[in-house]
Amino acid sequence: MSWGIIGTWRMALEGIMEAEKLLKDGKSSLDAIEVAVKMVEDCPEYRSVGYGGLPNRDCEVELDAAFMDGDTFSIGAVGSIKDFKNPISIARKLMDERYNIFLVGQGAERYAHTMGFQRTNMLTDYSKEEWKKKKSEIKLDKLKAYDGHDTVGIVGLDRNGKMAVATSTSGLFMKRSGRIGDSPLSGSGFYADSEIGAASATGVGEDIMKGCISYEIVRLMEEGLHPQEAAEKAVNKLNQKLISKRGEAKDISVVCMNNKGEWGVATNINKFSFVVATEAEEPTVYIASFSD
Ligand code: SD4
Repeated sequence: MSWGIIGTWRMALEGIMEAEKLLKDGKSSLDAIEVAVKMVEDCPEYRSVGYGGLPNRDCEVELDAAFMDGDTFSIGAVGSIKDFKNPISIARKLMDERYNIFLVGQGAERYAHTMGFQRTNMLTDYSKEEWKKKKSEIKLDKLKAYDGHDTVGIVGLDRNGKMAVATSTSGLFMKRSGRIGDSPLSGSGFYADSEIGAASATGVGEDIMKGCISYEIVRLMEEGLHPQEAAEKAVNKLNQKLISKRGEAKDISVVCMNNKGEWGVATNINKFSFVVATEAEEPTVYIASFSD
């Protein structure tokens, strides 16, 4: 059977190169996407995920992450978790639970500690400096831009036809403490069903969650749309709906793949980079732009 993997933003490249080896080798999509996300979380140069992520208003790095197994329909997610090294692995561990699968804040931290995950200060000197600069530049009550936020979202298909999706992010720069975006929300930031396909979103969570866009894409693929058509249709519909109801739509970008390894991508911004590797294609970085 064919395999494939697709991830949001250029930052997914190194992780996808590692994940590709596992998928080629017949390993599970769960292991492959966890490796891919962990590589982004561990790299302080990728400043919107994991170690060195973007701080909130109080200069704390609060992280969101989620994992979904499209075969068993297991989900695990954490929100606003501080001081743990790999939120994606904590989210994956939560997939073992029947109840309490989405934990936030101190509850998530207590769970991670109990399960033996490593505590680490996720704030780097660099991100502290960036926070200080931003704070002096802006009045927090006028904060509009939320520059530089990005989520790594990875969709994987293995040789056994099993699909999975994972997301990890520090969310919006200067967000309020306790703010959670779309990334750990099932159906919004991610969704996977091995019988159909899987999708993941990145952009401004407050807008993405209004369209449950990852579920919508999988639903459209189930109706028979090619992943590319499904991605474009879902992004354009949500973009237009937000403009008509609220007068504006913020950044929304998506990646998806069906269980044949065909992939799709869509965005309402000018430059959305993403990374793909399949049986037929070495890991490649592409740029998509808005087309309505
Ligand atoms: C969030 N969707 O927390 C994330 C951030 C992101 O591109 O993906 N930005 O809202």
